Amino acid sequence: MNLEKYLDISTEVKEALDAGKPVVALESTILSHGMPYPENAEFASEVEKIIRGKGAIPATTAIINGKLKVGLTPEELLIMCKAENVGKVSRRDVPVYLVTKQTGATTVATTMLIAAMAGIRVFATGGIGGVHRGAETTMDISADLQELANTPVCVVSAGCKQILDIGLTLEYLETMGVPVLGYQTSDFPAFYCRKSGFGVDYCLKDAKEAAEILHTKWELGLKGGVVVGNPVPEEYAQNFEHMEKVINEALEMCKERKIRGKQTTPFLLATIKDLTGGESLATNLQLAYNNARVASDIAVELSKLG
Ligand code: PSU
Ligand code: MN
Repeated sequence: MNLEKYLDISTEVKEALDAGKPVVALESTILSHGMPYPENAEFASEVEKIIRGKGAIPATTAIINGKLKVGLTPEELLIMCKAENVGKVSRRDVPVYLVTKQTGATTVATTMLIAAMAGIRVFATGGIGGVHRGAETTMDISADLQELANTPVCVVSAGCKQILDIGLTLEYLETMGVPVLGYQTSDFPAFYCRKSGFGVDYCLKDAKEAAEILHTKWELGLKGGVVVGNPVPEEYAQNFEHMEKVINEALEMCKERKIRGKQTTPFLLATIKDLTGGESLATNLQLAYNNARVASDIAVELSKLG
């Protein structure tokens, strides 16, 4: 492998990694295709501040000018937030974007891939992709799940949205041997809501315990990632039944407009935001901040284990 040719790690992130200091990866699809401008720009700088405040170094990933970037400058972050001619890059798109020098926002799958190449083990996001409702006919299953099966990164998320079939998503992760851990909860969170009605494999006491489990998994040579489900703080949580109605409406619109493939998730995210009059955006921001806090704590604990 000739990683150096393609990887462009910022000096700050490189120094932290060389010194064994905690680093937290962040994705850019959440910026370019998951949140509107300029709220996403405010979010991008705030989330990095939160991670630094916890004693870790943030490393947002993206594909810019033929390089896999790890750690973006404020100017590069702004490019991702403005999202003009920025594609959504999953694993399959990576070589095309590198060769054609298109600007690409990285999904959970691609961020895990790049983080692992750089040696980053912990990643904070909003929600993971999963098995879409109706996947038995559409075969629409996010590449995020296959990446979790293969790539050694811990993804701290608020679970996944009800736009997905949460039960089938958890079944898939079980089949692929991916631990699904609840952060101080026994319920797998449903993004806007603290509970999905589905249980997790184990309820974590704290970040130290999470780090010990990660360390043990990888020391054993067990391949693949880990999902940590961290519920949105109570005061920002939405009502499950209300979100179910909104999501069903969004899914209906998706069908009517014949939205398919990689457009599906961004379409649903934007439609939900419109239907809730921006209320969902406030929840989205807060849960992602909360994931950044927990991911930082886990990265700090993991760095102590060597
Ligand atoms: N779910 C969210 N917010 C997001 C995404 C998913 O609640 O921003 C983004 C993530 O980048 C995730 C991607 O990796 O969508 C999944 O897309 P797809 O379903 O096309 O695999
Ligand atoms: Mn898909």
